[in-house]
Amino acid sequence: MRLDKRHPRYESLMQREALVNGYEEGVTALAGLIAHGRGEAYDYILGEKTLPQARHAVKAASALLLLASRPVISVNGNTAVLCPEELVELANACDAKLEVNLFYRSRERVSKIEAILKRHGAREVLGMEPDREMPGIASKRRWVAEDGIHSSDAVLVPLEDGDRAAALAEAGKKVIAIDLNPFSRTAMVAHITIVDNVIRAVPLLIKEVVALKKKDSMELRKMVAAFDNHENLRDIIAHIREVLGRNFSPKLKRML
Ligand code: PTJ
Repeated sequence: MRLDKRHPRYESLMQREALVNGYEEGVTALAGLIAHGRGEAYDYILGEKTLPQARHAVKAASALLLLASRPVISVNGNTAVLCPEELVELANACDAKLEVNLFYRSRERVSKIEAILKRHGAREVLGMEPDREMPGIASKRRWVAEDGIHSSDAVLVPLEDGDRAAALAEAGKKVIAIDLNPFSRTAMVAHITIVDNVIRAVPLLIKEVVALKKKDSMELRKMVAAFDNHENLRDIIAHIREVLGRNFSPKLKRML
């Protein structure tokens, strides 16, 4: 489909188009389209822009990624089509490994996602031959690479299910989530939750990681320690409540 850049919902339509194509090519899971719809609803309420609270979380997350000795970026079928180039750039910027980890795992999907990431410059992509099983995860996401998620100390998990986010935290890893839904279990159990669209959050992470590289580790540690995830989520939920109250027109209010 050809989309006109002047269309008021151009960006949003482009994301849908990428996901629909991703599904047709066997990269994105069918349920990934539903997950995206849920994300869109939150993004609409958030004004489709990055909130100051998300910027705050991006700073702490970037510091954490730089402090980690074995950081891993987990890639699924949605992020592989929404921001593959940026995920590779982020991995390079913070010296992280890329691992394909899927809820609806099949060798075919893993291999297609690996190919996309390699097309965008990734040298190594883990996940094709996962040799470790993580306890506490009911889905196929329990299969992880020994060299990747299994031995990582920090994992970036964009678009996650709460099950795995909790299991990763339980396994002693620092979990950074990107999730538009501040009420999700993932958002609650992660150490740092960036409530923003991956499309905007990943480029911000790249910028911040590059900027923070100049800081010493003491300063980075202070930034991580000063970040309170639950307080940040509370602020975002308060913002959502305020937006929902503010946006009712008098006519709509009368109808309710
Ligand atoms: O590719 P697979 O097989 O690993 O499957 C991936 C899906 C997305 C199907 C799987 O992880 C899943 O079921 O996820 P959930 O539990 O539906 O959670 C997805 C979360 O991501 C929801 O809370 C959405 O609000 C959020 N979300 C959706 N799109 C975006 C998003 N958050 C940030 N940016 C988005 N673009």
